[in-house]
Amino acid sequence: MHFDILTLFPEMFSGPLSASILGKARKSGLVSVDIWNIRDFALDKHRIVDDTPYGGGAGMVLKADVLARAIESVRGDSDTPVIYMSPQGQAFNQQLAEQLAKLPRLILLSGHYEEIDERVRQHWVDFELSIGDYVLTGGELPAMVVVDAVARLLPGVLGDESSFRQDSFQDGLLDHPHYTRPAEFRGLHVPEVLLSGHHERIARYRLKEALRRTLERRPDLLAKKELSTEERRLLRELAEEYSAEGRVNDNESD
Ligand code: 9D3
Repeated sequence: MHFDILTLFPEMFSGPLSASILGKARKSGLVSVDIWNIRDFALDKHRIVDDTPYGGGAGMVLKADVLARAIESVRGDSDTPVIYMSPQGQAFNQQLAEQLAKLPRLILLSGHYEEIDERVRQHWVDFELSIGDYVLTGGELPAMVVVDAVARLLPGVLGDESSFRQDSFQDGLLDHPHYTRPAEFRGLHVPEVLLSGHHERIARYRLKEALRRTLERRPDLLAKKELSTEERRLLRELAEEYSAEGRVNDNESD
């Protein structure tokens, strides 16, 4: 899959896209990324990319002619979607990442603490994505977040081992706890079941702990999820544990 990123700060992208899994995916040719400097599409001698807003007010606005020239030049005559990374965009999530991973190519446009001329949004941008309700200095980190979340879904990008692992959100539950050697550390013990070698019991324990975490930390995810018979049974066990604890606490407060 190919990503084109349009930005005023190309240097921000080199580290994250070259290290670790993304770096490997690019070296192996599974993922390719071109970073385009928006300033290279400004034609005046000062290479001006922004201007003050009509109607007044603080902040600057990225110029329509520069952005349109950049997008058209990168897109060519392809029908590649242009995504504008924007605080006003649709909230990016795993489902959107999965949709985007089906495409051969994406163009991501990042602004930097400024808006784009509305005419570009209306006529050159296909959709807008936000990565969450907090204010950043620009759309560069969000563009990298999208590349990372989409690229790791492409066949071959993750090693065999990790691709078979269950991911948070992919099955609608948070991950279960993990332990490694030693079995006892400063008097702290690894749960016995994990040392038992009993694969069925281990799987059941992990599912129950995943349900416990999701219930405690992200009840919104549980409410959305379709539950299997086994998951319902484990949730009833958890509810039973909670009400037992409630009885203990009642006794303590007596
Ligand atoms: C509150 C928006 N604007 C009011 C003047 C200014 C503004 C603030 C920050 C415009 C752009 C930005 C930079 N942020 C992004 O470009 C951005 C972003 C974000 O800040 N949070 C979450 N997702 C995204 S995607 C792009």
